[in-house]
Amino acid sequence: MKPPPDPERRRLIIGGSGLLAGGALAALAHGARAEPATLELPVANGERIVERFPEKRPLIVLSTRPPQLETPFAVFNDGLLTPNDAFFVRYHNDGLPPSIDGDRHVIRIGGNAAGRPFELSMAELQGGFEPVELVAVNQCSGNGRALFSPRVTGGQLTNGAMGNARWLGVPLKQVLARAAPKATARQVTFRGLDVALMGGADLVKALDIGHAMDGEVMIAYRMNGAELPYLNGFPVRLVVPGWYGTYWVKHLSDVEIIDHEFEGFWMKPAYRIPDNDCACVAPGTVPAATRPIGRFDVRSFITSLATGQTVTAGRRLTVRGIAFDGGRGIRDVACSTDGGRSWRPATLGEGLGPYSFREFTFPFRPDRPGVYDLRVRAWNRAGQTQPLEPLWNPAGYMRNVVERVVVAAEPPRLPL
Ligand SMILES: Nc1nc2c(c(=O)[nH]1)N[C@H]1C(S)=C(S)[C@@H](COP(=O)(O)O)O[C@H]1N2
Ligand SMILES: [Mo]
Repeated sequence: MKPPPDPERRRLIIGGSGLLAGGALAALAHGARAEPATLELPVANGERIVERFPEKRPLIVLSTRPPQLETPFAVFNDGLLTPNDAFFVRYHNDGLPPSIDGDRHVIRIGGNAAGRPFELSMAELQGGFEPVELVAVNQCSGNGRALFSPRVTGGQLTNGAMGNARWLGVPLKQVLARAAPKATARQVTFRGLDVALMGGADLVKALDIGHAMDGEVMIAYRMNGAELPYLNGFPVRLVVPGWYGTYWVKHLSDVEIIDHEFEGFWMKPAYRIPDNDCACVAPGTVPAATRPIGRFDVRSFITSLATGQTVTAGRRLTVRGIAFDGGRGIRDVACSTDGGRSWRPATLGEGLGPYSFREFTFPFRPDRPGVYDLRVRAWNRAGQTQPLEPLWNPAGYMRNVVERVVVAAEPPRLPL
């Protein structure tokens, strides 16, 4: 069984009584309702509640039923790996199982193009295959959606719907091979234990058979050296390196090898991008044709400074940040401290493989008091980079504009 640290709280939150936020319920249980902690994000209507959910530190709440939690951005400056208790949470539907027994859980592998359907227990998964380990970023398609202009509907995320973890699991390829895919196999679909209680469609996602068999897509059962937190997919989830989080199906329970293209709601019409080179359209318009969302584009962020912070004029500091892409690997990061008028190279730090966040640093010495507009821009090994002006699409996916951090340099305080 997955017993998060405080079973009492967990029963209240995930159990039949509904998904209310932990602190609020705890307060109700004691007959008092404490004011929830809030935080102001740098967007219009940016006030958010900050709450603790099971196995999580206080995170930014987008919704409680189902839980959708954003990572406070400062966490990304603490290290290259995102701690499990700070990792963002995204669900589409509210029918989360009240508890999950990790020892009894099985993954059913079948479909009309599976020659030998079978059921895989967690003991067999962990004992019957050669495990692999991979550091990879999981990022929601809508990461940064609240920063779109004009605004778009959907979860109003700033840039905390991403995280980098070390995943341990089994290559999906090996599991699928045991089911003897037929020559007619075209796609593989994935479903988890959560269901749509209030109408709508259960989350089912599909990958082309070639992608599913590429040896990198993984069924993961450990995250940063520990069991997956319930809210990140206990006991097993799909890891699709370099691809948007929508494919990383949590609580994986059903895998089907099929002989056709799957067109369930979460593949069509949901999670589609304009079918052109920029995956963009003129703001406020709709695309003529769409395709399913796929790989991450290139992104980079300053993590050691935030807009509104003050620094000391005349004092040199080292600015730190992270960059990543869909798996080609980061080749260069450039930085500007004058709003993009001039650029110079940043220094790349250690990487944890092509799917990981890559650290970079650069020195910054604000000569005079005043306002400094800092920007960073990354390139991957394929030469892809970030646009200087934001691209737009109606669903608010794939934001990757060169972000800015604006700080004020103040005169040094004179010793008294
Ligand atoms: N079972 C299940 N898996 C899911 C989803 C879901 O709603 N149910 N949402 C997907 C989406 S859109 C994202 S962005 C990632 C988020 O992973 P996380 O919640 O572990 O951060 O999970 C994916 N896997
Ligand atoms: Mo997502």
